[in-house]
Amino acid sequence: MTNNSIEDMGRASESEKPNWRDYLGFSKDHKVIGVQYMVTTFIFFLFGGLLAMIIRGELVTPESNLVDRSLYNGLFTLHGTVMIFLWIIPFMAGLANYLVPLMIGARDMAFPLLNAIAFWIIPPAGILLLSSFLLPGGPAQAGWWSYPPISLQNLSDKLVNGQFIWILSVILLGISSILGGINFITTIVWMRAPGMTFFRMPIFVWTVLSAQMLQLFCLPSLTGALILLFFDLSFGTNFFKSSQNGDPIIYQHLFWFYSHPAVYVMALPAFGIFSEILPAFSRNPLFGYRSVAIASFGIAIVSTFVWVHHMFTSATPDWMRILFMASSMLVAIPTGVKVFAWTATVWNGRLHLLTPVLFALGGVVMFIFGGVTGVMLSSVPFDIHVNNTYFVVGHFHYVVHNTITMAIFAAIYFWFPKITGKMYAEGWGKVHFLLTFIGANLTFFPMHALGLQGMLRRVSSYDPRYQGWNVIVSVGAFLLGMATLPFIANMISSLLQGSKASDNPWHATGLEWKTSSPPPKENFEEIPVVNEPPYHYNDRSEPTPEAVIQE
Ligand code: HEM
Ligand SMILES: [Cu+2]
Repeated sequence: MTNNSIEDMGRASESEKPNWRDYLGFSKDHKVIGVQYMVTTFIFFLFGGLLAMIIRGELVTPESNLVDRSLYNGLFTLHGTVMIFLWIIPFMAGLANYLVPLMIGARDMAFPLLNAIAFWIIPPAGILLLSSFLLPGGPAQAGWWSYPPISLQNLSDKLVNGQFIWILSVILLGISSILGGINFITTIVWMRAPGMTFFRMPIFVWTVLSAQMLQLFCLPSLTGALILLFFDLSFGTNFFKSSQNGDPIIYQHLFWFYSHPAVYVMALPAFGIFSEILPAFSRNPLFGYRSVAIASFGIAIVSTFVWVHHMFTSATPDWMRILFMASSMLVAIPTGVKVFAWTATVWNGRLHLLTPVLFALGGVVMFIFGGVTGVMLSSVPFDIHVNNTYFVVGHFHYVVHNTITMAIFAAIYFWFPKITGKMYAEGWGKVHFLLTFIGANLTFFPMHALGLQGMLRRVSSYDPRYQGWNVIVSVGAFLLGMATLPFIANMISSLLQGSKASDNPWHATGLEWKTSSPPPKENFEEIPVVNEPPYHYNDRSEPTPEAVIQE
């Protein structure tokens, strides 16, 4: 034990810090795995964005002329699937992987081997999914919902067809998520540093715990549905075939029992990100910390009994519609608590408008809008009116892109110095934010107008009277695509030649800032002891975050 005393294990020598090769190999360090997740899923995000741009290229003109209709179906199906199952959900798992052990003062996740396995399922599953573009009948065309009977049309009459590949990849990604869920919950419950009581945990950790409990509880329902769908598709069973006394509506129940909560598996960590960044850049404790923590759990619980709001037009009986309309509207309460807490935090503080907080504030503002249209949609009569129109597409993109993807960017900028030990270029960060904010609103706001006028979703041709708004939407989408270029350039050049970041460039509270940047192999020199609540930003004499940038 000469070289291996606890102290030496903490502050790693240079040779012990991961070098770039470790990121390409099988590592059991949660930090390496976290980065692997985030980089891999970002590459899938670029693919998903590329598909979206082809879709928007097609929709510039009313006629269907850029791609044929079946390819168009494949494009929106894979775009949606990639964005949900290969971008936001696994990105959040990667971010949580990196941060949770640091935030709770642990040396690693509870099951490091399981952690690595959960990650390594993702690249092959993703490549498998995208490779279905090369199959004879093309990729799946039934949308990311894959409702039967459309999903039961075998387009090539081969056993290996686009829908088969889709089911297989999504089941694999689900297995990865379940393994991750077990690991996160165990880690958070059992591996907190001394003194880190539940009510001293950062909100990000609370949101990860709530989100991962949802994953474990609800994912089996989707996996079950997909296995039955696969049997119907390939082996002639009749679970969902109404012509054979099967019930396609049961598929919808099983699907949405997971896929509604999945929205919160994505959104809760985004709320966690806002709750970390806004206090740090307002130099103010998070307003109503306990309520925000409890609201995370509240959101998770409410979201498990609202799934039927996706089925208001699926021959759902009236009593059920009313019940689920009411339960859906309930979620406005805990989310309202959060929005109120963020507003009050910023209101009372001195705000420093750097890139992470720009993305966070932008995300919160757009979430308010997405939340309002969400409550509108949960109202049965309104939903019947706009069902299957672009209003719905506009609404959910305000949530998944304008809120959650923006939160992801906020997180990347905020923790970039910690993860890489380098500072990013603030000017380019602001350019990225501005282009994203403008592009995102140009793209998704007019979709609401299109939907109210009656333009259907999932169509490659439309009535010429809708063209005006569609051109604006497409211009916005291309702008949004371009907005990622300054981001990528900034990340790469800052990584290679950015100025060195200190251990705590933002003067933030939170254990992750108490160790070096990047953290050593086992995270901490000594396991910290926690004796205060999080977000104790009261000392106004501390240097401000801006001081760091100007140095
Ligand atoms: C980056 C900019 C994005 C653009 C320009 C974009 C655009 C589009 C368009 C035009 C559609 C087709 C709508 C339809 O015909 O129903 C669509 C569908 C969809 N998008 Fe996006 N999107 C973007 C980002 C995202 C993100 C970040 C997510 C994250 C979850 C996402 C999830 C979906 C889903 C789930 C669908 C539905 C696919 C289906 O109907 O099966 N999108 N998107
Ligand atoms: Cu829902």
